[in-house]
Amino acid sequence: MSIQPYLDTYLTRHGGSLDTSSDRELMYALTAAVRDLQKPMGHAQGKRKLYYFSAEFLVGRLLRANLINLGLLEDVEALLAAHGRSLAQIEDQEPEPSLGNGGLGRLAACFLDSIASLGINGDGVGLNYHYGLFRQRLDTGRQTEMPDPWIAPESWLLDTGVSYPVKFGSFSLNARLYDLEIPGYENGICNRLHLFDVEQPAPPPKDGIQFDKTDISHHLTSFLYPDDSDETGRLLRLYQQYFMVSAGAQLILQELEERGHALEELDKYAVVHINDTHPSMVIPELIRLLTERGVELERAMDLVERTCAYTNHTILAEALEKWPASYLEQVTPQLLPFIRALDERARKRSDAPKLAIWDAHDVIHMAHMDIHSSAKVNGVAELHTEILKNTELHSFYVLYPEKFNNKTNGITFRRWLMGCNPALSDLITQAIGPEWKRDAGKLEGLMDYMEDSALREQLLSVKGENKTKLARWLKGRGTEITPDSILDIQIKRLHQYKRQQMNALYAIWKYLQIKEGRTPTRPVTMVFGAKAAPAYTLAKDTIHLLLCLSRLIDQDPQVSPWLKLVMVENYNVSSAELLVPACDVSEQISLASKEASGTGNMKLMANGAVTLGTLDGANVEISRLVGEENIYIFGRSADEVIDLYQNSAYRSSDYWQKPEVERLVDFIISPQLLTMGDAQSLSRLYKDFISKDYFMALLDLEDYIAVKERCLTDYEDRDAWSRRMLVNIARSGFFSSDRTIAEYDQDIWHLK
Ligand code: 26V
Repeated sequence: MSIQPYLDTYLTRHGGSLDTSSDRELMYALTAAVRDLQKPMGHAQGKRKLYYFSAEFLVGRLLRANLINLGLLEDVEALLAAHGRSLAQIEDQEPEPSLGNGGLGRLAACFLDSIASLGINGDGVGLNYHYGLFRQRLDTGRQTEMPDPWIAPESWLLDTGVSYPVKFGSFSLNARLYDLEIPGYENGICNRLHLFDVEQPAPPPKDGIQFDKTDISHHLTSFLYPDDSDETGRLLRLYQQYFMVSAGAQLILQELEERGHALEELDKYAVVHINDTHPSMVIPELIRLLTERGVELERAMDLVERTCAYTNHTILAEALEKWPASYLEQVTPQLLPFIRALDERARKRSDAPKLAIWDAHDVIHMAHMDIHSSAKVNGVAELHTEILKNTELHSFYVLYPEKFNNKTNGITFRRWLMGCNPALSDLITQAIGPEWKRDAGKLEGLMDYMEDSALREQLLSVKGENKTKLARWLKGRGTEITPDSILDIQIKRLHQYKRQQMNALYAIWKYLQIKEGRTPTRPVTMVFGAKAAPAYTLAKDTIHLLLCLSRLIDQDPQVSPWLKLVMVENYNVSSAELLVPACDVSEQISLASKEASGTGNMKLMANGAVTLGTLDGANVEISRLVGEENIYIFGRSADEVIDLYQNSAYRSSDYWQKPEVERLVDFIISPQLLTMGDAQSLSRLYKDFISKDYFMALLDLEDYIAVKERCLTDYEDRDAWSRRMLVNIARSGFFSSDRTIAEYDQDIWHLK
């Protein structure tokens, strides 16, 4: 397969050439050429077909990823180089589709890559948000939100011309189907991500991300998670969800009939995967459509239960969706009789009120509906699944022990190692050959090179190159870092449970240490990348604190040679692809029991970063795989934390009273910081620390500082550190999403 003829055709048609066209024109040309190459490729086949429903698919830029999977990356790089052009510069022009928020959406994207690469018959189903989550700006010392448009005339989206009618309470809309093609890795297969859209999308709002939330027909697909602080916003989210699942359910039944199967055979030929609760209404919608077409109600409910599977991604109460029945009455009244029927059916299995789908207060619990009406339910890492079974969903587990199973998350090594870290990939291939590219488990072979000091030296120098590359990129955005410093990185959504605020207290501690003359052996660069939900005040206050600290440090000539704090603006997949390969220390410091899995932890590990973390989420598996000498673990265990919550036994003031802790917390409202920032914001954070601290940052703070200091000291023994890096890379293969997807197929989907 050669891309050249397709590229030439496009360039000639547009009067350009590899020598004269701009980077942006070449990006369009390459996009069009890849699309043309993908057009004739076949979809994966199989008796049963998977429909993976998700509100988010954080796919990232597609040019490099698709070239890798088509086996064309090296050819294209060589072709461009022959004309003095570089793919890195060209792809910098590619807008990143902003179709997700964090781990949940990125996981769905990694899964699609693995599904296609394993030749599994499955497509994604989601929404085509025009302005994404939002584009983050930090130039005012706090976060502001702007639309993040990504759809260009020459984009990856294919207009299928197909649409499905979706009926709401008081009006109807057509859901127009656009597709993103998802090629498998060097297997000639191309699956699809189906993205539904309104027919007349609104132009970008003028006032940040504010728009008329009652104008559903134009704005339904404007933003992911529109502000839900008022009722119109909450209703809009419900409109989005129903739009996605109703169109998706119609597509499923249409494909079933086109393949010549009866509706009664739905479960034999289709699997519907429900990624978190946002697509839950697909359950009553499928039942509604089946009964409308003549299937008897009980039979339809049985069929749908055998067809659906549900993944839980969080135990945080605020993220477990529940909707007042009155909202559904307004948005989608036609579903209520079916939800009522599902509730009655569930009550026959158990009459415990806490298992109800439709509770006594007329609130509908989406996760409950999913569990009662799915064949399988899974958590996303061992500890998370155990907490679901033993605590959060215990009564459901007692009722349906056979439904529950664990599927530890994974990442695609094609994007997160081959794509973002070519230097490390080449080094690995030189050592163990290329088989790891098809089977990441083969990375284990690197363990044989533990005594090969030349290889470990190269590992260190590749890390150094990646740090220099990041430094160059940051410089282009106005920030200077020392590539020789230790790069300590925390990149993830901003949430109190993830405890960026605890990391901020470490920065204060370090600042004060340096002020007192205790300078470190080597400078430390602390990097943060995080978006806060627009209405999440304390998360925004934390960003403000980090920005204030950053300025305070920069302006202090005694401290700035030794410490740097960088907040990367608009953290997204593309910036992650620069940050991940450069990282030395991977911050995974959530309060134990709260992070369902984490997937950034896996990406950073695979790129030779060493984890500093709690025994939470998939850190537990990482720790077991690498052994305690190759990871820095601190903090209370999940069991201890769960006990503290159950007995309401945590008082942050008890910890604040310790002089060393008090000094750090009080610094937030010190004159130095108050001159940097907004008193209201800083004192709100301060008060939260001393009076609430719901996610117990102060509980683990001292242990965190001690272990982090040990980690930074250990970094100086470069030989020992390179061994840790090697073990982390070698043992990361378990976290390939190919392994995760193979397990889903074996235990849940049975597609082959
Ligand atoms: C829920 C909600 C609820 C209402 C409004 C906005 C909103 C946005 C996102 C969510 C989903 C939260 C669940 C989630 O993102 N979980 C993450 O899933 C990752 C993939 O399994 C996992 O690695 C992370 O630990 C987990 O936090």
